[in-house]
Amino acid sequence: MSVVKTLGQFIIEKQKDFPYAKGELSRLLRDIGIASKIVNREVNKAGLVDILGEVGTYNTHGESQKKLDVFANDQFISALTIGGECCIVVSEENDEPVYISSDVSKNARYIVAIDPLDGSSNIDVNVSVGTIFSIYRRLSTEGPAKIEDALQNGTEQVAAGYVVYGSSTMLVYTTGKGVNGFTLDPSIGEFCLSHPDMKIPKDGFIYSLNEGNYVHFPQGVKNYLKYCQAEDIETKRPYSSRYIGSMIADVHRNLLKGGIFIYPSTASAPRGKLRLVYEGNPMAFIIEQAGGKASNGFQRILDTEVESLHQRSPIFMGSENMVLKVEELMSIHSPELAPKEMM
Ligand code: P6P
Repeated sequence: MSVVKTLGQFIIEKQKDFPYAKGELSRLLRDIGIASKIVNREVNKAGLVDILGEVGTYNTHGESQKKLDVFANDQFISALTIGGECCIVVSEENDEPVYISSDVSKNARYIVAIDPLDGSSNIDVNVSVGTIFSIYRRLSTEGPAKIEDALQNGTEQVAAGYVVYGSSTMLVYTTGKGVNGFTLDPSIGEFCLSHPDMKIPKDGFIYSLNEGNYVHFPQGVKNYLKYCQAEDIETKRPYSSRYIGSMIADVHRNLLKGGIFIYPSTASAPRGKLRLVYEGNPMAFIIEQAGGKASNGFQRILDTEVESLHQRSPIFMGSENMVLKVEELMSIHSPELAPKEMM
């Protein structure tokens, strides 16, 4: 008889891995899990109720906010507020950090950075979307939490994860001791362990990037694209091109099957499109913990100096040997794009 292990049971079982945590991190992950189930319920019926379409407002990046973006953001912020373990929420949907100072949060020790609904433009066409979260411990020790608590490099994350609302709803997370995946069983309303100790293959045969931007790609990326498309039986090329347009869905597929996801810098977006704090860093943490590699084309994403909440970063992440290959071509053909400290 297969024994179902729920997310809650798993978190408690793993709690002993955290000497300093007296259950706070477990409660934080629980709060995120609860909000994810509520968001999942709305995403799954988006076509039936008036929750599709635009709100008529715009986020910090000038992107039109969808009703579900705002709904999801509200759900996570309220779950984290009620849970009492979080003192700051950094969200893609909020220009400024949300400082939580309720009575239950006065001893809160954690910061949560979140993209509440990544890929939301795909909802209207029924394509997978997701939530990305990243968790840090507070650095300041007295008074209200400060902005510096939220501006920590990716290497300081204590946990990171994502929820993919797809053909099934999965929550995948790491606390630095490997990656585990949980599938939502709607009949019992629980995330159940379905993908223990997830590992990404060292070699992959899928590349994911928006080839419509080809003319704007750095030369190193253009050369890598040609490498992927060249015929070579020994290395099983040409690879397959798969691009969903939801980062979580593309990265999740590559995590399971092997592959590389690329969103590079372009002339008009010198740091790329995707955000470091609540997209690049959490997904990089997960991919590295699963045995993959996550780079900005030249160095670890996790080592990138975090200077502002909404800063962007070029993203090259997935199977280790695929990322190594594109880094080799970037250093040869686009050395001018290397971070200054590497010059
Ligand atoms: P493009 C979704 O809007 C998103 O932020 C990521 O989830 C996705 O990978 C990327 O943007 C898609 O961007 O420019 O290819 O449409």
